[in-house]
Amino acid sequence: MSQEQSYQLVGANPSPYSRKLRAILRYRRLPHVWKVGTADTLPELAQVRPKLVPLLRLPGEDQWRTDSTPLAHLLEQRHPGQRSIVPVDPGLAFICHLLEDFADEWVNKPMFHYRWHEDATALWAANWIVRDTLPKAHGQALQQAAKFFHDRQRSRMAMVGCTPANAPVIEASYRRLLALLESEVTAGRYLFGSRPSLADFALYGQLAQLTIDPWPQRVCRELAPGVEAWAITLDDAAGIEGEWQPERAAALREGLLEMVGAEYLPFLAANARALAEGAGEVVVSVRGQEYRQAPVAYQGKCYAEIRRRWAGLSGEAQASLRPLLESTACLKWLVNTN
Ligand SMILES: N[C@@H](CCC(=O)N[C@@H](CS)C(=O)NCC(=O)O)C(=O)O
Repeated sequence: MSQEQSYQLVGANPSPYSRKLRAILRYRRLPHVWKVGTADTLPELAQVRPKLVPLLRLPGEDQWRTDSTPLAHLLEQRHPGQRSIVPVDPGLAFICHLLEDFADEWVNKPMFHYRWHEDATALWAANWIVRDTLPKAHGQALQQAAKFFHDRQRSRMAMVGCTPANAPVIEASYRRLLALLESEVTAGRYLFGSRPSLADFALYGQLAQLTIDPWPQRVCRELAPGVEAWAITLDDAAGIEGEWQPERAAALREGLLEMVGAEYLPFLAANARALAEGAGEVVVSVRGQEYRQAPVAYQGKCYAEIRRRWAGLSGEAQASLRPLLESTACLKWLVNTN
C-alpha cells in the first residue's frame, strides 16, 4: 500500500487532458505531485493499461486510474464543497457536463488538426512531446523518438476526422470558438461566473495546446489575443476566489451551446447511428458542409451519458432549460430516439 499523502498525477504538458486534470487539482488546492515520464523512467507504470495519460493515484492507494471526466467527479465526491467545479443547480450542472464533453471531444479536433496537419508545427510538436515525456533521451535517440511519434500521430489523423476534406469544418469551428471566447472571457468571466467550472477546465486543456503549438497560436494571437491570456490564467487558478453567477456569462454559454447544437450533437448522433448499424463511416452535415470520419466507440458512450443525464433531470429542471436548449438547437438531439 502506498504511503503517499498526496495525489500522484502522471501526465504530459503537451496532453490536453493531463493539463485539464492538473489545473483542477491546483484550483481545488488538493496536494499533488506532478510526474512526467513513461514506464522507462517511472517503473511503477510498467503494468498499467490502457497506456493513456493522465493517470491519477489517490493518497494511500496503489491503483492508477484514467479518464479525466470520471476522475474530476471522483474528486467532487471525495472533497465535497471544497472549491467544487460543478455548479450546484442541477440544470446548470447538466450544461456544465455538456460543455465539458464538447470541449473534450469536439474542440480536440482543432487541437489535433492544427498540431499535426502542417509540417512545421508537426515537427515542433513531436519534438516538444518527446522532450517532455522522455526526460532521459537525448541526441539521436531523441530525434528517432520524435520521428516515430510524428509519423504515428500523422498516421492517426484520419481516425479522428482530421483529414484535408474535413479541414474547413474544423478550422471554422476553431475560429468561431475563438471569436466567441474573445468577446466574453476577456471580461474576466468563466462559463458560470467568476469561478471556473469543469467545462472551463476542459476548454482550458485544449486551449493550453492550441495557444502553444505554433500554427494555432498564430491564429489565436491574430483573432483572439485575450484567449491566450485566459488559458494562461487557468493553468494555475489556485488563487482565484469567485462565485457562481450564472447570469454573468449567459451569452457565452448560449454561444457555445449554439456550437454544440450545430456541430457536436449532430456528429454524436450520426456516430451513434453508425455504431448501431455497424457502418464503416460517420457522414454528417455540419453547418451545410459534409464531415466524415470512422465511428468512435468512446464518443458513443459520451452521447449515451449526455442523454442519460438529461433524462435524469427533474421535470422542473428540464422545463427551465428547454427554451435555451431549443433556441440553440440542442434539445432535439437529447430527446429524440435515433
Ligand atoms: N478521455 C481521456 C483521454 C485521454 C487521452 O486520450 N490521452 C492521450 C494524451 S492527450 C494519450 O494518452 N494517448 C496515448 C498515446 O497517444 O499513446 C481523458 O479524458 O483522460
